[in-house]
Amino acid sequence: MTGQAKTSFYVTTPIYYVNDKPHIGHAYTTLACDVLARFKRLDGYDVMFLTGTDEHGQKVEKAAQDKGVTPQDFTDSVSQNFRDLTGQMNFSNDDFIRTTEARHRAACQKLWGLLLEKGHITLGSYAGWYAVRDEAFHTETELVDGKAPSGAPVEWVEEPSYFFNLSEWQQPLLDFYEANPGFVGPESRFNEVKSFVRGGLRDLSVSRASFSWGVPVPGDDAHVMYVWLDALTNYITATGWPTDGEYGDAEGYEMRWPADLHMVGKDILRFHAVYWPAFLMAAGLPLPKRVFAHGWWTNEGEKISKSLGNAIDPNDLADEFGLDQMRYFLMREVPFGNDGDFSRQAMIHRMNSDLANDLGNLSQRVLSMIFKNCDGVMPALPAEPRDEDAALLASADAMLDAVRAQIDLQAFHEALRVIWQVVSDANRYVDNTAPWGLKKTDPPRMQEVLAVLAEVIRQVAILVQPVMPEATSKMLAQLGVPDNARGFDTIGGALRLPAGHVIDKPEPVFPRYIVEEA
Ligand code: ME8
Repeated sequence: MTGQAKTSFYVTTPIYYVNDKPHIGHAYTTLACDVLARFKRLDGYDVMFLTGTDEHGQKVEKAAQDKGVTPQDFTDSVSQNFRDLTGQMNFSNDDFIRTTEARHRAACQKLWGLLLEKGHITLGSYAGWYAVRDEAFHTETELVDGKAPSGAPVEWVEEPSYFFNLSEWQQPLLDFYEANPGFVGPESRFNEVKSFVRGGLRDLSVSRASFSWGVPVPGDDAHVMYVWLDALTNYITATGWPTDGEYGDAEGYEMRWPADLHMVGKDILRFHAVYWPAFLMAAGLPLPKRVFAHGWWTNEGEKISKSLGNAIDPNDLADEFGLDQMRYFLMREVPFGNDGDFSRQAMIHRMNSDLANDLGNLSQRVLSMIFKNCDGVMPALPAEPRDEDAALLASADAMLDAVRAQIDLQAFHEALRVIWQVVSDANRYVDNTAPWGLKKTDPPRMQEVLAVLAEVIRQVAILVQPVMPEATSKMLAQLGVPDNARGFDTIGGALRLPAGHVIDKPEPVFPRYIVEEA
């Protein structure tokens, strides 16, 4: 970069409730954000990637009571599990926010003040159903067999409450959706959001008075803020808003807000695509650019739930299959946005077929031939490429744009499919050119073929870094690509792998999973 300011990219995960241990679903959302953040950094952006924990509310207060500890002690310990997960999964988040932090309380109270001052919050009283598990209010007519539509049990709540005039934001929201057709992905989910809003919005209770584990409502200590108003605010707290407050950071806020992407699971889309934009509009603040709702994982066909005890611990998966293998599987197996089922068989298949066979063998075979047949010296690309060389190099050079387009749609599976298409082109080229036979018949051609392959492997490894950072780092080290030459400005035809350096004896990067005979 020539001193030019980089473009900012700000991506967020939901902040996770601290009532439970992290499981594969939480790891999945954060992984998708990690892949995006790493991709954008390599593509020259100044990235901020935020994750954290949602620590207030009735659900957390209850969980602490059940354990016989104070909510603060309880949240300290469970939040730490989520923080540890980021290290264990090799997530590259730039910040980890907890809603119990002072910077966040300040932002929530500031937002409340703006909404109150502008006349969007008024005191009233709530009488209706509340689902503690979802921290959501429901009318009688919304209930299905006496439960919330999500299946969560509900309880009757009757208490004084402040209300946000959500009903008045129906038309402004619809106008905003109309003007911003990329606001929610996938499109089918956007349609659900629109039809929900078209159906009419009721004013939203935004405070609770029957428990105290929350951000106090400014000027009325009898109330704490509704946990979703509190939680959603985290996204703007972390940028340094309010800029004039004790924790303010005007530069951070100007650079980061509005967020480029809020990544969420489909269960919480409504909060992000309806409530959050309404709160922001009402406060006079800019709206996030996009919200993407991904699908739901089941375990061998069963819903993952605490009561079934079938939550998958991401650390167990990483221990058994390898961290990068698991990261690859989660991003490749299921079209991002759709629901997916975790099955060991599918995991093993991806690990052995896509990684060990397709990419691992390609890299290992090519590097071994360079090591053995070229004295370990990286050969030079052909001065006059043959058609088959030019075709393979062209397909490698075309990957960057194609992959970038898919990543910008959060189509991680498609991005990987595009890359693996080139891996399979390269394997076909190996079969057609048969470099092992050229060793005796045409050694200069053997060198050319190996150089073309090494260049293709370089581009593949560079593009796969966001998904499998460790494995690709090994591959690139084996090719002799230094750390400072692994950005996307080195691929797509911009640069080529230089010749003449000596490589070490290659070690396989992607082991096979051997299924034990019963
Ligand atoms: O909803 N499959 O927190 P939460 C895929 N605190 N993703 C899953 C999943 C599964 N089986 N289970 C969980 C909250 N997730 C609020 C968010 S944001 C301002 C506040 C993921 O701990 C998915 O991203 O219940 C889902 O949206 C999120 O975890 C819910 O996490």
